[in-house]
Amino acid sequence: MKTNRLSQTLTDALNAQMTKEAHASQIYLSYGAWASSKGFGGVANFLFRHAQEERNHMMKVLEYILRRGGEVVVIAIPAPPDHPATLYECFESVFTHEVGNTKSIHSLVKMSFQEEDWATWNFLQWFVKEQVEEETFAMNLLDKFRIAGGTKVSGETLYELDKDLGKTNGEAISAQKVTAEKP
Ligand code: OFO
Repeated sequence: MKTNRLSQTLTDALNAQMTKEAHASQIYLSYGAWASSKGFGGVANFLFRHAQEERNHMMKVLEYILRRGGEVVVIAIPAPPDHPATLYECFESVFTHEVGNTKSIHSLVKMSFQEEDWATWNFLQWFVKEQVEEETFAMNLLDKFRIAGGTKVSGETLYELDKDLGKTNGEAISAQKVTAEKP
């Protein structure tokens, strides 16, 4: 008896999304290491925490595929892009990446809608909301930079920004503890 509740199309797309989340995690890990090596400990703290969040997202998708009786296919994660040249470029790249991931989530939502797979559609709403939060956060960071002079931002402002981001929680919570309220 067939117990798989996911179509092959959605299984493939969800597996691809799982890899995308893992890729995002590698990007933030790499950017975090770069920021740390440049002396931006606060930014590094934020990016490392974000790397763990992306890993948690990956686990959320993986667990969902399994829960629906689908087959999880783990493949190689593409390498992260080159290091950014500046902190401004780093956050521009973070924003661009988040927008790309949002598009990917939206196309999954569309697919689940077309298939009338309401369980998957419902599962994906958490990600829709999460992407809004992540895009807003990245947008706000870029706005701060722009107000402070864009690429010509002063050392003092960079210092303040680094301190601000350093205050975000550096404790990564395990995937099992991830909830819709606490990603
Ligand atoms: Fe997984 O939320 Fe960002 O990319």
